[in-house]
Amino acid sequence: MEKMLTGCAHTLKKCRMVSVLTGAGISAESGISTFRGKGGLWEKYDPEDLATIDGFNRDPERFWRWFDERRIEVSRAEPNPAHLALAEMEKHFELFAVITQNIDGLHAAARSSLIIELHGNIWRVRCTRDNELSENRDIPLREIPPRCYCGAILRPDVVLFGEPLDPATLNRAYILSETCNAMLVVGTSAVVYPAAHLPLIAKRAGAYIIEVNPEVTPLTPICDFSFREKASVILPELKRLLE
Ligand code: BJW
Repeated sequence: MEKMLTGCAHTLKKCRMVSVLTGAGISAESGISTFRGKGGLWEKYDPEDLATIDGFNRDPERFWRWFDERRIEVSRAEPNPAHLALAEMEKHFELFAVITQNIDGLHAAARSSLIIELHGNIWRVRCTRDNELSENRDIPLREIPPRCYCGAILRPDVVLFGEPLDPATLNRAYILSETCNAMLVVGTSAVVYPAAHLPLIAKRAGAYIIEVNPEVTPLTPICDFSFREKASVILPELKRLLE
């Protein structure tokens, strides 16, 4: 492991532009549940039922009860050493972008400078009548489902299955994937598209792909470095070796 870490740091030192794709695994050690796998959210809930726009429309109250639990969990979470290491690593590169599938806001709390939130943010809500955006940090929610001042039901400003990602946000992620010299892929099962496509774009454009995940993923075969370890173990070590 030590030898692979040194080799990886050596490779990163040659890079000017680095992009990072993160998923639920990077926040697992902050106490936030992942989606898939052992102990994941989908063991308890059916994603077809809940994390889809049809699920929301069918029963907004049920959806919001589930989402309120998640907001409570996220409100208690702090960035862990993996988020902090990424924020500190950025000073070594001309461009260092964190593209995250997470909605928990922990990269911002760790003070990363350039963050692309592909799937939205847990604290933003959107009016289902006129799409007006606002922030709602009530823990727990005062009413379920929460309502806009106009009376319409609010929805979270997150991307549910079957919904398109914001085109401008996705476009920035594509550009950062096409132009980076290396992409770190941290804590994602890499099965949800279009996010899972980004490392493939980076690889095709000639970037090094570095994966940090205790489990093998569909991306593992294309990786130049693949660390079968927790993010909070590997990222602080990589950061140290870049100093
Ligand atoms: C650790 C660790 C530690 C643990 N350290 N690691 C192409 C092919 C096939 C299907 C599709 C396709 N294109 C689109 C689709 C359909 C669909 C999709 O991808 N389905 C697949 C599941 C098959 N995609 C969509 O519907 C997307 N929309 C779309 O494409 O729209 C097109 C369209 C165009 C025009 C009109 C209409 C539509 C939208 C996807 C939205 C995903 N939404 C969610 C919920 C967000 C809100 C919320 O949080 O509630 O996003 S689902 C959920 O999965 C969430 C996550 O961001 C996402 C990814 O999960 P992630 O982060 O990878 O987490 P896990 O749990 O899967 O993995 C955790 C990993 O961490 C594991 O590997 C662990 O081993 C590891 N780990 N501890 C490091 N300490």
